[in-house]
Amino acid sequence: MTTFQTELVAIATATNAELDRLLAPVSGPEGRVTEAMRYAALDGGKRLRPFLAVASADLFDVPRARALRAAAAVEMIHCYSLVHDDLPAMDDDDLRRGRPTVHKRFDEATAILAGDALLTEAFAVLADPATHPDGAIRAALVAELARASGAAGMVGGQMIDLMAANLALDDSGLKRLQNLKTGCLIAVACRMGAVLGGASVATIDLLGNYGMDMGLAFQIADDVLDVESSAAETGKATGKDAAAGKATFVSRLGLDGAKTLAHTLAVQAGNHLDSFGNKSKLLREAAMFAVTRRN
Ligand code: GRG
Repeated sequence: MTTFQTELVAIATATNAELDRLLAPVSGPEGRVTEAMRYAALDGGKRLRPFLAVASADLFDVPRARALRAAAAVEMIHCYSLVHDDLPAMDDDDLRRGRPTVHKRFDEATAILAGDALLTEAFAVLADPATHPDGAIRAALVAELARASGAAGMVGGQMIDLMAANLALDDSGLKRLQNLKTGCLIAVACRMGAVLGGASVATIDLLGNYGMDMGLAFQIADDVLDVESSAAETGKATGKDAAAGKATFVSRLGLDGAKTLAHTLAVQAGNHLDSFGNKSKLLREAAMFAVTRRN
């Protein structure tokens, strides 16, 4: 395994332990929702966003325990978005991370509530003094994650995606949709590492720019996998974009064009980190992983 792969696994393992500790146990009459939250958040996923939060925090020598709380918070938001995206009212999927989706394993109402509770718990984690002793830093983390997740970020992107068939998006419209839906959350994972490290606004923005380029590369690679890969490899349904007649980077540029653009963006992402020198090696490798992964 490369250093990057070893680190990705190590951070994923530590994130799982953190999520297990932070999520309430299954108990009492409300235990069904905590069981669904744990089902959605534990056991599975590449944990790329937690990796980015921790690797970014490492640039500023942030204590690992603090970085893992930010990592767990961003993963809770990601997991909530997957649970809601899979609902019949949205993408209507039966398979996620190689297992039945939450509404299939439980029911729709429980899936909605589990998503809602993962969303709100993420902010409770960030607001807790264990995340950082300085209240201003905690408030900045909450504001960053809220902005990236809401109507100006991921939720906005999802809204555009749901209406995309009727919008006749041009290339820049498609890029904006993907930046909002996927890029903002990936970028904020990187930004939160820098916020935890007390970095300047300019430095936080460098990490954010890395994240936005890497996020777009990641999404284009996802479009490629949707065409080239199978459910057995990805753990989720594939071929859905073409079946839905959705415009993607693959439908616009062709497979080779999409792969070339993803690679160019991954290199461009790394270039934002030049000033960190060799310290940013893992993040550069993460950008390459985003475009070469098989799931
Ligand atoms: C419902 C508010 C709301 C938002 C949904 C995340 C999302 C937005 C939709 C999921 C569908 C999709 C293909 C989104 C693009 C981002 C993406 C590729 C998500 C999957 O992320 P991975 O590959 O998943 O990191 P794992 O399972 O590895 O964590």
